[in-house]
Amino acid sequence: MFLPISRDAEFVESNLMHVINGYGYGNLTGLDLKLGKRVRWYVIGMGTEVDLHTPHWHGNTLLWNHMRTDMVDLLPMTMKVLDMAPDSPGTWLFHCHVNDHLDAGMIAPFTVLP
Ligand SMILES: [Cu+2]
Repeated sequence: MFLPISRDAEFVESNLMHVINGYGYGNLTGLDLKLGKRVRWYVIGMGTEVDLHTPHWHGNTLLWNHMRTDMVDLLPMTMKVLDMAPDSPGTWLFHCHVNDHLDAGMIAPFTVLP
């Protein structure tokens, strides 16, 4: 059986999902951090030339390349390593700042436990 391949760009885009560690729409669990305990985040971009990601953390900041930030840009097939010393307890959002990706599920919670 052959299924037709759609060349309708809008239809194709509507069927693309954007995820974090394979999970979308806030369903990724296990990102539990401890207040004051340093953690290292490895972020890796996958996809093609249209998949520029901008991972963004709410509530806490990170160090990348000697700079304090809460967001980095991530080209396809590249990675960045960031260090966080969580100083703000609670459950926070971690998501891509590209609106298409956010709308397509690229959002996850992370929790800083007291
Ligand atoms: Cu993205």
